[in-house]
Amino acid sequence: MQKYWNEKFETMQENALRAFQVKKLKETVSWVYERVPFYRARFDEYGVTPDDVQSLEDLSRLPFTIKSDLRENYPFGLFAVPSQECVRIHASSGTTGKPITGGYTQEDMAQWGECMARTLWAAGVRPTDVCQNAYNMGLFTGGLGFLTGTETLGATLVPTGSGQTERQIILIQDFKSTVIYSTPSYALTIAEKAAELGINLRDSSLRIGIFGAEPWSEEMRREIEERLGIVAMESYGLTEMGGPGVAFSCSEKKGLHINEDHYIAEVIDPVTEEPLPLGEEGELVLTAIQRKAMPLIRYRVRDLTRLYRESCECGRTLLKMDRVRARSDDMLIVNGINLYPSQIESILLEIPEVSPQYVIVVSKHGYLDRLAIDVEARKEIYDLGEEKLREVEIKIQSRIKGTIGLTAHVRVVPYKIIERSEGKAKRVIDQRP
Ligand code: DLL
Repeated sequence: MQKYWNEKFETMQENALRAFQVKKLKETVSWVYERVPFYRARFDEYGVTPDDVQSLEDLSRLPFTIKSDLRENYPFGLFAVPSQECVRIHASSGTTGKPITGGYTQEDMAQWGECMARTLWAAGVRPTDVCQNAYNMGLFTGGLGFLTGTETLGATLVPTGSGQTERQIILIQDFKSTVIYSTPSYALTIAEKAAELGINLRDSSLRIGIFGAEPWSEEMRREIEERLGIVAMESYGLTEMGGPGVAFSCSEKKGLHINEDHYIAEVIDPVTEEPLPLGEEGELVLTAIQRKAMPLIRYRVRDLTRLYRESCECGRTLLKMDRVRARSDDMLIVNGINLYPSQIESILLEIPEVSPQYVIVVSKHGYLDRLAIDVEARKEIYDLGEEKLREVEIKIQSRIKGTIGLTAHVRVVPYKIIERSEGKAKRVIDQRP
């Protein structure tokens, strides 16, 4: 029985893997230097050229790429191919109104399929499985990334997308789905809904779930396994690196293997920006070494984790990373959607009836996250009464829904009711456990 999707790369000896990485890194650095004016200028500014990269150690001579570089070059400024050569463009929330874009050539799509097929195979998915894909199937990379992986592996895909929970449960039963893909919080919502309907999903055909896109705890993983009667596996990735497929869990269910022949991972001290040795926790930095449309060099991911190389019982030699539990910036993940407080702020600043005094409260409502926003009315608006305030609340809510895709419970509160800060304003209260 085939144990790995790609035995050659998943079990490659460290020396051979390093040699492969150096070769691909050199190619990629030249590729972006020659084709992306942003990288040429940045490298010139740092006084480095592609010739300076001869080993993996030389990676640390290269400048970082950060999220604002993507924003400043929106939408296609970091593409290394003409956008017409892209066969797909995805996007996710940026820190302000502009999203982060990611392009894919035909070759990038094939590689994505490969990385995802490894993820699925390691989770136990086989061509005979029926995979219900409850990730959002749109600009978000989750839905279509899992679709691509499932097609590459040759299993059956049921593209439900997220939402319509009752229908998800009916389809699990009618189509005899054996695998479910979703965010961990949505998996628990499905379990809860099933319980309400008197359906025990433990008795269903489901046997595997692959979860990701938001932090989750070991307790949550166990609860999902228990309530759905499945093995809960994990996928990690981000739009800037092509989406899910960067790292994946294996039968050991401890940490995630990084697809090292596609991504070089480093961990740095977020303050000094110095690379840290294996085993120490810091900020993840990734370099895509096989992508063509938009390979990013030393991208500061802002997720905090630890890297380690140990012989894994599954037999894979690929570097491992700890499950991501926190970030080094203020990004929140609400029901799988990335949200920066600055995005809310820029929406509020466009609404003349309110002042930019606001508090964002994120809490748990059942298994789902609940986003609430209190914002102060301008004095003269507050005096106009309830009806006016409701109208403003609806306006803000629909702007948030329209631009970020999240339903927010907005309350326009009296002028001067929100506590004024004497230092750094505390705009976000995260009450989630
Ligand atoms: O969330 C890609 C993805 C889709 C991964 C489906 C796994 C499954 P973005 O929307 O760009 O891409 O968000 C990326 O989400 O930097 C992390 O902070 C967080 N994240 C992704 N996977 C995990 C995970 C997708 N397994 C951001 N555990 C990342 C914890 C995760 N956080």
